[in-house]
Amino acid sequence: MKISVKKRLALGAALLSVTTGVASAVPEGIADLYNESFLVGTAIKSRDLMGELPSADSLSCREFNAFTAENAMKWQHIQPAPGQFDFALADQLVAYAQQCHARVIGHTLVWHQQTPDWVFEDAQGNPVSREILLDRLREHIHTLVGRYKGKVYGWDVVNEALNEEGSLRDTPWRRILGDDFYVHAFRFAKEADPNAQLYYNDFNMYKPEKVAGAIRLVKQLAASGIKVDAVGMQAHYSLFYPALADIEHSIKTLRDAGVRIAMTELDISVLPLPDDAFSGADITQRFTAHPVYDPYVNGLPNAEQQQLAERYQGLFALYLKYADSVDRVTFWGTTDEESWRNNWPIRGRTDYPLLFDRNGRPKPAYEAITQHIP
Ligand code: 9MR
Repeated sequence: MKISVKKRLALGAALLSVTTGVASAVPEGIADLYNESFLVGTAIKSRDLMGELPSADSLSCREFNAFTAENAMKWQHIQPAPGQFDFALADQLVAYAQQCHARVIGHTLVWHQQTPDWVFEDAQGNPVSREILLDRLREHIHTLVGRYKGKVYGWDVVNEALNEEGSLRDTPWRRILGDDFYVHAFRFAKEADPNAQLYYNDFNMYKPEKVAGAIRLVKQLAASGIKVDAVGMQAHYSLFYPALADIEHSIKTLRDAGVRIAMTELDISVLPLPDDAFSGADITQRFTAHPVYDPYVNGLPNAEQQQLAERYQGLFALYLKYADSVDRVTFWGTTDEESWRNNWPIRGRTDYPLLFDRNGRPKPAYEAITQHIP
């Protein structure tokens, strides 16, 4: 029997309220509550994959049913030097996910960041030929995707290939391989694991121009016989941007183009920035630190805590409204302490972007999307 998400949420809330003294009424995690609608995932930090894995009782294990390695599967970690593959942390991620019955989302095969220079260069430091780079890309993807064939549910094959106005970004991948570099990446991934889902993933996808660019990529891939299973809308947001209406517009545009959607890398910064027009997740963009941009070092006041909860509630109401097109919602981390937002776009701040506080306790934002969905 299918239970609607509202009923499940009501059930979850009821279970939470009757748990005291009732051994069998185990509260469900957020992913269980949204089970009928979409997967709810988190990013796992490399430090959690070193040594002994967290138990099945860990917070991430209890709450989420899809795991993405925040960094461990990026090129610089998997193949830091030519032909030297290091799967230690990636293997751990897969083991951890299996223990938690969570899907593994592979992140990421082709990105202009976190890819060592050697990939694009010969021994003298000159750019390699198209043939050599294609061979390196094929070998990397076949080795990585092949190793986890049947174990990784879906891959972010290409990450952040678009400029803000939707054209292709100028990267070594594109300069050396040509404008169809991404087609090769998807083709190699499909060859290596024909059953894995394949995704295109980018930030600022609430901008119509960027969504149009992503749809162009999806259509170009379709013309080459490759299906993109979902476009990942990275959701690195803040209390101040973007407008829900803009996100909704992008969701509808993708849906109307027949494209399925994953909300990826969700976090909501509560901190002010020097530039009101700033958004996104370009790791090369930085501002200088100043106490005025770090106002909550001693804790988040109730008003902002409430604002954050309302923002999350608005987003989840939107995700539920389009649940027919949304396959997954992945948070970029579990607790505020581990979030990259503490260090970007200004280093060393105290941000509060996720569902659990620095002690792993659920925040009002968590309550808002597990108990009070409109
Ligand atoms: O959260 C990640 C951070 O720990 C890394 O230092 C950074 C560079 O590899 O990448 C961060 O994750 C990025 C993701 O892989 C792609 N989209 C933007 C994310 C935030 O920069």
